Amino acid sequence: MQKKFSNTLVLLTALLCLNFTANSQATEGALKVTGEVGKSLVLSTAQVAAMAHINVTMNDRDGKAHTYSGVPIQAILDSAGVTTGKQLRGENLSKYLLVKCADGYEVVFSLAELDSSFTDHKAIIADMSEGAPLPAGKGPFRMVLEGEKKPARNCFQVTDIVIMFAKE
Ligand SMILES: Nc1nc2c(c(=O)[nH]1)N[C@H]1C(S)=C(S)[C@@H](COP(=O)(O)O)O[C@H]1N2
Ligand SMILES: [Mo]
Repeated sequence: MQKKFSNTLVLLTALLCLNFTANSQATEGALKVTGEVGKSLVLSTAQVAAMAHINVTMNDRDGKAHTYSGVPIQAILDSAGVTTGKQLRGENLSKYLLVKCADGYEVVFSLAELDSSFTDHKAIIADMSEGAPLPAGKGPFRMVLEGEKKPARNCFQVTDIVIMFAKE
């Protein structure tokens, strides 16, 4: 009876460990898109890498230019069914996105300021810089905006994009 009990304990512990490993692997390096979306997305680094990329050059805090390669944020929002392009009118203009990072840094953007129907400034979720994946402390994903005068909104280690409604 006791043997059976301890066997069960061992089995349960093993299952818990397995589950923990599976969960942490599933979220490792993932980009979540949630909130006011058609469908929530969890994109792996491989899925982002497989999407069409463009380049954006930005200056770091020392004024040195760096070229980043990544997916236009609008393409990511489109695949999550967020209101973009022609749908960005009326009450949808009061939608914004909160970009959350692994270190707790958070930046807000209005949907319209990132949309190609409103601006020529490119906005990407970068996964590469100068031909290589972003270094661990800055990756796997970095929000990179063209034409910013300082890099404070180019948040690194992005984990979540949450779409919200500011309309009262
Ligand atoms: N996640 C996260 N992103 C961040 C920051 C931060 O503290 N955390 N700092 C911002 C600020 S204030 C600056 S100046 C730039 C610095 O980026 P760099 O080290 O690549 O020049 O990152 C921006 N992105
Ligand atoms: Mo900064």
